[in-house]
Amino acid sequence: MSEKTIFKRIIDQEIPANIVYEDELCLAFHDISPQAPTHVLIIPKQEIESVAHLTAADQNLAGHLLLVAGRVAEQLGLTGGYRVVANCGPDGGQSVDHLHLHLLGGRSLAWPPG
Ligand code: DGP
Repeated sequence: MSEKTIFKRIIDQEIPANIVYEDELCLAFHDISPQAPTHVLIIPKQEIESVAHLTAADQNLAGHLLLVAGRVAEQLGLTGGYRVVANCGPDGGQSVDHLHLHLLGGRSLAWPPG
């Protein structure tokens, strides 16, 4: 059996995280290495490796993650706007193989990203 990802260990409460939102489908917590004044990760509790591994059966879950991103942005007072990003695979810069959305805000964000 493959080793648990760090995010699965957070879901299983084996390691702590600064959780800002939780429901039956997902968890949102502050990134350990913030790239903006607000940097939160939204992850499904279900183990899905990446955007590339989503199937039609995950349609409601995928939409739910986006809705939660917006709700958390509002909860954290990101009134000036924010960015929601999903890194996918090596070229996308994904380092944890458990699907996650980055919610970044609290400063003006440059575009395009590197
Ligand atoms: P990505 O590169 O898109 O796979 O993003 C993974 C993010 O996960 C990265 O921004 C750092 C964050 N991260 C890694 N390990 C931990 C951890 O143990 N706790 C928290 N809160 N964040 C973590």
